[in-house]
Amino acid sequence: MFLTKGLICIAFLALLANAQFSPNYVNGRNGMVHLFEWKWDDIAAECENFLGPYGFAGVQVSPVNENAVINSRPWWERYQPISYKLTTRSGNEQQFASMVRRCNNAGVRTYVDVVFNHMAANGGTRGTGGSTADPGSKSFPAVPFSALDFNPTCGITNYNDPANVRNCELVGLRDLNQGNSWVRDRIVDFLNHLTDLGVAGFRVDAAKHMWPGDLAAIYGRLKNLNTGHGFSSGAKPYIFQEVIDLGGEAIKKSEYTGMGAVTEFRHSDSIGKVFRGKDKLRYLNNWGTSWGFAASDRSLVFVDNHDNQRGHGAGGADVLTYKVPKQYKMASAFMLAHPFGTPRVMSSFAFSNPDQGPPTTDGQNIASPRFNSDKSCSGGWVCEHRWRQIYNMVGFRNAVGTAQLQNWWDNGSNQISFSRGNRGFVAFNNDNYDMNSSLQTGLPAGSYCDVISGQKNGSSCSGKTIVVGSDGRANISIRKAEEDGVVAIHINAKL
Ligand code: AAO
Repeated sequence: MFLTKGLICIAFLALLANAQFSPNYVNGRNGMVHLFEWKWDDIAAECENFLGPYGFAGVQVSPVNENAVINSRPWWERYQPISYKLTTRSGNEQQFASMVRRCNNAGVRTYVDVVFNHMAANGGTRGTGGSTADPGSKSFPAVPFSALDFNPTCGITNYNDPANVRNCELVGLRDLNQGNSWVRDRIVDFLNHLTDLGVAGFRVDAAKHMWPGDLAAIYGRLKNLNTGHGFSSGAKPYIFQEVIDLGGEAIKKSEYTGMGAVTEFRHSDSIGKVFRGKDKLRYLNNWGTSWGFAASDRSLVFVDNHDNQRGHGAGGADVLTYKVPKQYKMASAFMLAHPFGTPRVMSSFAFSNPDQGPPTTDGQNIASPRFNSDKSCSGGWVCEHRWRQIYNMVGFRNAVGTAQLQNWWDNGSNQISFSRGNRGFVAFNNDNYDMNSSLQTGLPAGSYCDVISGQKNGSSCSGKTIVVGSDGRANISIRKAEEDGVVAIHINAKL
């Protein structure tokens, strides 16, 4: 009896273990973008007009469920749930469902930022979908949740005490008890509803603040992905959990990596330090778990995220953002060229005040991005994903596929290069002097267009042309004063 139960349990865990680590991308595509605070109709159009054609595999969207309306409309109001009704400043349920359908048709998968650790804090009495709540008495009638569904009122004060981190309130947000069966049912219903609408997975907000056992019980009840949206039968939602683990605290990401991937904050921290010149580029030759990262298929990697780009969460001074464009593009190119992890590109709105919300038409309604002739955005939107140096590296990642990292070279300092098998080659110069070297590219002989400085157009290249000889070598020059400190060529950019 005991043995059978144990075996069933092991079989179940094995099933769980195999299921939630694949992002469920369409074959041949790779790379996710976070379209932070975009409206659903705009994302649908972006999937069709840009993300699909340029090879992006997925889009992470801002929270979809009703949130508290906060005066002055900061971006962070969306992390204060009022109900699981799908109405926010980004649009309503019908618009969201249509977006997911149109993105899937364009080959782009949707990942929802799901917030179920907590509900709104005091002050969050009115929701974006018209519901009301009284966080003071822990009453959220539109779910409904009452005081019985929450942990006692206490604040998180000690990151070295797991019970304090998981049973108390993160910055005053009413802390749901995921051990309570009513609460679990509401969360499972919410997630399964999104799966029915065709999403491919979830970013689990504040996962560190929930007990791993409760999360396992919730994940174990998730539906398979909707085959009506082109997912293979039996596919499970991809789960990436927000667990900030830079070391030195009681809670470890390893408590979560058995159930899904984690947002690898060490990747963001380390890549920022390296490309800011606080660490040598040559040390990148063992980039991966030797740097303390979780395993590659458990690591959702990024240069910056919506929190740490503005000093929230684990936002240290070393995080690179769009405000430091040369180093930011270099770090992004390295992340996208390197085989480690599941990369996510950040797409921001411009800000000077960290609380500032997205561009609006009238102080309330989110404005749509505007597009310039060079594909970049205006109207307050930064759209890093539309920077040539970034979207062309998504193209690079798709072109090299699973090819191994080979032909590592460095100058002992801050000039490095490597190939991905015989399909792609990149070089970086972060030294304070020019780079001019004959390097092994691993590529077949021919002329290639550098996709960082330009674009291949038929048989011509608007940027640097790189000539690879019959021995696979090419002369690579990156002057210190150049706009970009990278060159990248690949098999689809052969002239
Ligand atoms: C807002 C106001 C608050 C107000 C509250 C309620 O800003 O003043 O009290 O409403 O009225 C977002 C915003 C919050 C906002 C909230 C709700 O960022 O400012 O509060 O919406 O509207 C922790 C969590 C992590 C969380 C992060 C921000 O662990 O889960 O804080 N991120 C997610 C979302 C985020 C969202 C929420 C969660 C809430 O991505 O957008 O908040 O849904 C240590 C810990 C980390 C901890 C940080 C911050 O980090 O390790 O786990 O993150 O502290 O407290 C070094 C260390 C590093 C350390 C860091 C900072 O880097 O190495 O470990 O220093 O000390």
